[in-house]
Amino acid sequence: MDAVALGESMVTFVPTRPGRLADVPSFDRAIGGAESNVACALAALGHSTRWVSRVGADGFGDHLLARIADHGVDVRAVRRDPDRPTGVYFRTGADRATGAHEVAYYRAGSAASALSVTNVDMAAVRACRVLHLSGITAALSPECRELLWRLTAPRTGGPLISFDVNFRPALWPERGEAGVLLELARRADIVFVGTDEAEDAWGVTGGPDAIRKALPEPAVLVVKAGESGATAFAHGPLAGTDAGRGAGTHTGADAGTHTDADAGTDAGTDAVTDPKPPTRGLSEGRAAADAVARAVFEPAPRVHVVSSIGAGDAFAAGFLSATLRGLPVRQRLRYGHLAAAAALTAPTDLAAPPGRADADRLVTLDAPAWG
Ligand code: KDG
Repeated sequence: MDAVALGESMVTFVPTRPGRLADVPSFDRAIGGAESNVACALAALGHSTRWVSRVGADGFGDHLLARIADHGVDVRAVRRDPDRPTGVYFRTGADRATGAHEVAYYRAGSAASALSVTNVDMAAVRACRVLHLSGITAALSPECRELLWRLTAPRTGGPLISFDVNFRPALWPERGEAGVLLELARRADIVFVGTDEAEDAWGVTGGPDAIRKALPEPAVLVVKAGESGATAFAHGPLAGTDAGRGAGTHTGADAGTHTDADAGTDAGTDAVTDPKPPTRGLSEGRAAADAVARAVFEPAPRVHVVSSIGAGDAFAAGFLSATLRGLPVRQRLRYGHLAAAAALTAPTDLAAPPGRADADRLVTLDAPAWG
């Protein structure tokens, strides 16, 4: 497998017309779940992908499994829980003035909130090149938090750990507890965080450089600043090189050996080069100034935003896809932006990102559209 994503997915109800949850008369059914969104988008970008979770032994669980499998994602490691329901959530469209969504979760005690080190198939989780996790899981239960802690434990070899902070205020009534997201991020190899999240969850203000100072450990840190763009900080083998020109120029700078239990079963990924896992502890003792030294900023394309929900997941998928292919950091950011643009212009969480051939053409380093 190229990638595994672990986390809760929910059946999502989206109003059929604008308005507050208190007023809208009817809803359409869709699917949501930050990690499965990443898995679906990676599958659309041509990667072998698995989603690992728990759903109830109910109709909503059937629906989630079927829809996510429809996206080409392997769902065989998802377990059914006869005693707990599948989570659901309702959300409004974006408020015209603020762009905010009203969200109501019905997920406490859900099947996925019982995910734990004792009931997850760890071999299925680890048999991949990139394991994608998110801070949402840490908010679901102490068992879920322990699972993330175990999966991010200091390690040699195994998959690269990708961690999207995904701070959801509604899931952290005790705001101080969100500090665990910083601890988890420090244990990951590739981290995605928004400037707004860093401020809300950790009180870190001052933009990308300040966030990198607070979080110098990950080999790759991507700081997203909404519509203006994203900055990637990278060190070690995952830093690659941005010297190559043109989308077809795979510098191979990221290529290396990697243990992949499924290596023989990957299909359709022949253009993919295998990134070398960063040396753990590479940054220990590294001066904060050094950690911010290598930064690449890439502006986001301007699009008409229909809904921002799912855009962060799409961004992560685009960036990870380009990482799996050994592309330079700037192109990884452009891939992220392209996939996010597709999600931003669609009403539901999931929008098909541009196909690989189109995306390769659009992210070419000398494409005029970028800044
Ligand atoms: O990133 C989109 C997710 O936020 C959405 O699908 C629902 O997973 C979700 C959550 O927990 O908020």
